Amino acid sequence: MAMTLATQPRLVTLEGGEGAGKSTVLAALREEIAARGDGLVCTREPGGTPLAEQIRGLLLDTHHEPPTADTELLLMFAARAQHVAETIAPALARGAWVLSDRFTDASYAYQGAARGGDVGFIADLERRVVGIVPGLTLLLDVPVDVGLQRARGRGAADRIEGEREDFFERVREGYLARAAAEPHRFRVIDATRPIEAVAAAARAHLRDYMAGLA
Ligand code: Z5A
Repeated sequence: MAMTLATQPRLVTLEGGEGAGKSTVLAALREEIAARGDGLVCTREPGGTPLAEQIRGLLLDTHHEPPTADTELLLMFAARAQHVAETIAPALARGAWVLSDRFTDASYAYQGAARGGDVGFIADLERRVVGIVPGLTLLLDVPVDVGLQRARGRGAADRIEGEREDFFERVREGYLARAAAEPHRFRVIDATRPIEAVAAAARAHLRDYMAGLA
């Protein structure tokens, strides 16, 4: 059980609210990292292992009774504990890069800022069951109304997507507050621009970050 947080330079995470464009940007970043030839694992949260993907199904399902805020938080961290142990840590140990669509910052934004969860408890869970922090986090920032309009164009909403607009306003504020508190790790990208421009900005930040590591 980890009790401290270790920054992992080869762990890169992508964060953002609804419809920020993470899926598209992920493909661009994947190309950028793959070109280095160091090995790359692309993954996502909640999910990233067979068991964690099952937990994702429980979390996003709209048919059973809604989880309490504590259940939601603990399931997110249960999935993450499995994800780190089975997917992320082994990849980093063999020198590969890991690109994750969301990671612990999402729990601070959704379960902390938006759901009103105890941030001290989240930090405790992060230290005890995660133990690692990304070297770089790209935050795609978009006003809530713009992001929701994009996301809702895609069809049926999952349980969390069905939240009200003020919930997503708090998610956005939570992310921006984390980015302001850790400027060395976060790069905030204006995701209101055309998707090609957003992907190009993300690539440029990643290249710049990698150059700084060399
Ligand atoms: N969650 C949590 O609560 N706590 C946690 O700890 C973790 C997660 C890890 C699942 O995550 C849910 O879990 C998520 C947070 C919560 N819930 N919500 N809501 P997810 O990442 O799998 O799901 P998501 O956030 O719903 O992803 P998303 O909406 O698919 O976001 P996206 O990947 O950023 O969007 P996209 O698919 O790239 O784009 C959406 C649409 O907009 C698509 O049609 C695009 O073509 C369009 N788009 C995107 N960018 C643009 C631009 N720039 N211009 C025009 N159109 C655009």
